[in-house]
Amino acid sequence: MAETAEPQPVTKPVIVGSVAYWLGKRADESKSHEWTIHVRTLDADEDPGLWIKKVVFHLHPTLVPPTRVVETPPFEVTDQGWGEFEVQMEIYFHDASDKPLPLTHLLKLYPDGDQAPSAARPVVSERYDECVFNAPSAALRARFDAAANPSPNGWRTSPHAKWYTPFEPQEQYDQLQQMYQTITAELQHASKRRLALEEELRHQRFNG
Ligand code: SLL
Repeated sequence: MAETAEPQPVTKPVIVGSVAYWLGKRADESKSHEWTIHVRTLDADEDPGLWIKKVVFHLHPTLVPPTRVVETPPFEVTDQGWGEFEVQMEIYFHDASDKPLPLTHLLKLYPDGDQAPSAARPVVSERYDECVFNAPSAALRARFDAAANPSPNGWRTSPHAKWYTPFEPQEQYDQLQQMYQTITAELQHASKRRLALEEELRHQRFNG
């Protein structure tokens, strides 16, 4: 029975982003920043290498070489430069039947607005994405199961970890829910107020 059942889809969160450190006094014209572009898991202790086979990063042609293939975790590229550009990536999975997933990320070096560059605090830009496997093979499912075990190959010990964005889906969901409730209450309040004003207006017209 279990063998004939359709495999259930599996969704794996991935975080794509960059951490860029201004070199301050060490900066020169062509190398003002040291940056790292990464593809990481949500879970700090998960070994992404169990289900990600490799990540190919396509950088700006001014970086040599512009294509970097990373076959073991951490799936990241560190280099130095002066400019921001769009990075194209492909994530390859440990199941040849899953097509590589294309992703893009805008490497961000400069803080928003008129904030001064800071050597103490890097510019972090990350976003949450998901890899959806509609019918994962038994081998890939076994890899996902193994990835649930805490591993030293997770990003917990990364030197950039303290700058990572704390994506907490449940918490974000709760916040949105809270906001929605506040807005609904406001709308109800405004609507009641409008009815009361209309009523008052009618009265005035009637009496005047
Ligand atoms: C820009 N469109 O004008 C972008 C190009 C290129 C960034 C950015 C290479 C560093 C080096 C580098 O930073 N390229 O030459 O070693 O902003």
